[in-house]
Amino acid sequence: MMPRWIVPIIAALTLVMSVSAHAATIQITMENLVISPAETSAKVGDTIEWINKDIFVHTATARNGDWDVTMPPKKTVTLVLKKAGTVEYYCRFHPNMKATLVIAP
Ligand SMILES: [Cu+2]
Repeated sequence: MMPRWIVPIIAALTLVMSVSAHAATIQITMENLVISPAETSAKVGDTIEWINKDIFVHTATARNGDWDVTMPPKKTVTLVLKKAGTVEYYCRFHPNMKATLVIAP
């Protein structure tokens, strides 16, 4: 017999595992001052991985203020999406770098 206290722990672990099984990691590259792909579809719970291949610092700054991520040169920075919506974002240092994330609930 399992002790009683273990049941909620197993339930919580199962929940965590089933959530992570559905969550995807999506890679977006910043190279030569271009964000690609320019439009990405994702879901709440997914992880976005921005890969900065340039020798400049870039940011992924959401126009709606939801997030502002800074990527040092040659570094990858991740963000877990928490809110659904269509979010336009840009780089604060290079405002011509623009892209859109379409986040489904
Ligand atoms: Cu930039």
